[in-house]
Amino acid sequence: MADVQKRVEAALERALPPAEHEPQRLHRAMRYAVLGSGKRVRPLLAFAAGEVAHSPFERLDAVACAVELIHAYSLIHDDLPCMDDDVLRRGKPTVHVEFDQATALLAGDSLQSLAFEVLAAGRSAEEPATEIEMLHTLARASGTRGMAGGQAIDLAAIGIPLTLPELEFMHILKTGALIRASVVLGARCGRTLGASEFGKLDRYAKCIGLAFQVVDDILDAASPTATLGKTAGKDAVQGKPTYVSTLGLARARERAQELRRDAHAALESFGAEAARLRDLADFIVLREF
Ligand code: GRG
Repeated sequence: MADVQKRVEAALERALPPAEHEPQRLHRAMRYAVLGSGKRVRPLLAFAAGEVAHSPFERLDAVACAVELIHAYSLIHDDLPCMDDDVLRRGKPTVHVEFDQATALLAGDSLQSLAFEVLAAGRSAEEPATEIEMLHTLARASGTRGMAGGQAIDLAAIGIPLTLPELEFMHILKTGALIRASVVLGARCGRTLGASEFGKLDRYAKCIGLAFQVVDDILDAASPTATLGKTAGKDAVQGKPTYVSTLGLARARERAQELRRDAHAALESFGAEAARLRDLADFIVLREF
């Protein structure tokens, strides 16, 4: 993990505009949001899926940067006063607090564009048709049928109790879509996988995407701000429907373990090449921040 995190940090550093280039304030805000922290779960998943498909590292660099840039943009926008209104992210002041709201909005916009620029710039797959499909995958995962759509449902659900299927639908889009895309894109960089192999990876990705959110809800309810690096306990204060509010803490913990088992089961027919994906499923469920 540490090796990939270091590699991705260097690739992000290269991809981001230099702070001393105009418009300096915007570039500084982008770099502030992206560099130096974050677990890099989505890049780690892309690299781990890449191992299954023997994807070359240089291609994985581009995919890893693209998914992390989309993720960083979503965090900046999510923290804005018009959305989650938060002042702390990754253990430091949020971008609109450190800079200002207009800069934060533009930094998010620019990171989103940069993600597609990075993915489109290099050879991310053997076949041009696969490269176009990969751009499509990232666009779809980020838009109304993915992250932004999930966020819209989330904002509309404040104060409204959701059923478990409604909650899961929201999170499959909001958090799950980009996590799923990270696995799919990492796998697409390498040899062409058969439909059955690809289907299994996709099933794994769906399970851990959901597990990630279940654990996020548990941590929000049960961990202190200092450990999380973001304001703890906000979901309950804001009246947000979560796995904890819907299922209770104990059942939410069981659901996370259930999804971890399903994720492992999806990888059953793979050998050692999927070891890192298995480890990441464990990391996602057992993490404490
Ligand atoms: C603004 C279009 C738009 C979407 C925002 C993903 C999202 C949608 C908002 C983030 C809010 C949030 C805290 C969601 C819970 C799951 C999540 C994405 C947590 C943060 O991801 P980590 O834990 O963060 O991977 P680090 O800092 O480690 O990268």
